[in-house]
Amino acid sequence: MSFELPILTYSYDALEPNIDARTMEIHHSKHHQAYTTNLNNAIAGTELEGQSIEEILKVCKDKPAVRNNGGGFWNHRLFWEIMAPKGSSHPSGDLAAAIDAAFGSFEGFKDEFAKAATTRFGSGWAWLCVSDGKLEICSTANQDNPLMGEGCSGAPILALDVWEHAYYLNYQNRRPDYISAFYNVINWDVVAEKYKAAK
Ligand code: MN3
Repeated sequence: MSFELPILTYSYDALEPNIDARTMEIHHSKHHQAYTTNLNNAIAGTELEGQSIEEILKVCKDKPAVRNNGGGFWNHRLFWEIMAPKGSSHPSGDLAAAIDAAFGSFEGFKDEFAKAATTRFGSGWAWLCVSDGKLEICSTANQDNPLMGEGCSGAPILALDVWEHAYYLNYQNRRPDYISAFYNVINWDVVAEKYKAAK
């Protein structure tokens, strides 16, 4: 069974004006599709074929095609999942308490996450992870992620793509504006479920 491009639970224009429809369409139907296809091609006929993507990510470090495309497949799948047309604007319950404990406040979290996303040079991702029950922010280059042992040792529960293909049509060089807009479309209910499962 090969990996398949996940179907979005919302339409390409659902995240406007924060993320425009054209960007979403190209990002999902072209970029994510290419990572998916290339991952399947890279593992075909190898010992990795048939394994879960999480197992594959653990052992892909010295296999560039698997690392780049396996990361691209997994990272984008999480990215689509943690966004929603009307994101709940604030975390609540246990997750809110964990955010306050780790970052002082929700505003403190937003500042630290934005810093990680802004200062990632070139292409990559910013992450909120659960490590030993605690929240941690990190960033990774290219399509790397914490499941590969990059960035931090935690389990990712929130992801932000800071490759230019994720924002350039609408924001050009204004990555900080894209990061601010991302906060309007986070589905905190999904992030809270992932926190619960990972802690
Ligand atoms: Mn991308």
